[in-house]
Amino acid sequence: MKRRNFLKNSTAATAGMLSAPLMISCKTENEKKISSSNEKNINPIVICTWNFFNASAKAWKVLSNGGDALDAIEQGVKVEEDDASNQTVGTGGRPDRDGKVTLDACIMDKDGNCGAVLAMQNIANPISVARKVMEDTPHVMLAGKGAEQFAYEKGFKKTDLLTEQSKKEWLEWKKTSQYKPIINIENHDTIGMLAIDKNGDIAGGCTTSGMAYKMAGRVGDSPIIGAGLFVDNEVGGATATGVGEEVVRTVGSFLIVELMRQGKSPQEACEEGVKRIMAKNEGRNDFQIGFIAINKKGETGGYCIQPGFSYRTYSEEGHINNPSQSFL
Ligand code: SD4
Repeated sequence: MKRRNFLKNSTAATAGMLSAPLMISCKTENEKKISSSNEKNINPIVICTWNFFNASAKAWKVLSNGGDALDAIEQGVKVEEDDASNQTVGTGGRPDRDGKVTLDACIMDKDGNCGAVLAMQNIANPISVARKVMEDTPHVMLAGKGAEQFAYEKGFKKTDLLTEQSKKEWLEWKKTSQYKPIINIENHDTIGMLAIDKNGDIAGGCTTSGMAYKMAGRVGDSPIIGAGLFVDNEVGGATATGVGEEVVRTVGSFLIVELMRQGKSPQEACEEGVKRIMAKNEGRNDFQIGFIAINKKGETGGYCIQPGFSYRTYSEEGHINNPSQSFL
């Protein structure tokens, strides 16, 4: 029996036998948290990694007009995919070591449906292709040429994603060809976004051009469900930015959602997520990872390894850039 049904059934059965106060006192702490989060007291909210003002504003516009969380996510992160001056996402993203811009993205809805594209070239909006994979195919992930071909079939146009600026920097990089990920690059990076809509439903998305000057074919955490993003509509969602290899090793976003299911707050869960990574990397302090999370009640949290990470929240309480606490 599903947990939700179990709770519903056990509550109904108990209600017939006991008075309300007694019934509440019979619940475990965890059950209290889950059932109170199911009560209809919903405040839409969107949160995203880094200080992505325009993307979070766009997503909030969708939510505040009564739109659903999935549309808010797609339209929100697209703002960054379309911003050619942002060299970490979509058009204008930094290329791999061979000079090719390859994009990764994934999206997940309230029913646990998900779609992803990996190492896709020449298509400007990987988040929208990921959504099409989710909605129009029997698959979850399409990679490389297959993803690109699918996008053309769905009407996406071929686009040159390598801007003059990114090309110039890549040519400069080639002089030394040293792969050395930069911490807090330009103070923004991959955009991961989570939203709760007026129905209390949660969706999430994550989109990136990946690590600059990566090997051809390299894929990080961002399009991997459970690593760069995870949503469970009964509990909450989490998403990540930073060195994807380390997030994959701990299945970071899934871990954080499971920790929230066990009763941790989003903040506590993000902190534990980072600690797990650091436990596997003793003595290393040369890389960044940031997690953000939201629970069903709309509580949020964020935590990172290095100082400098922040995340945006947008709700009726305002549009806020929240500096994240860090492990180091
Ligand atoms: C990746 N997590 O490809 C992404 C990129 C990123 O800092 O966030 N870089 O590993």
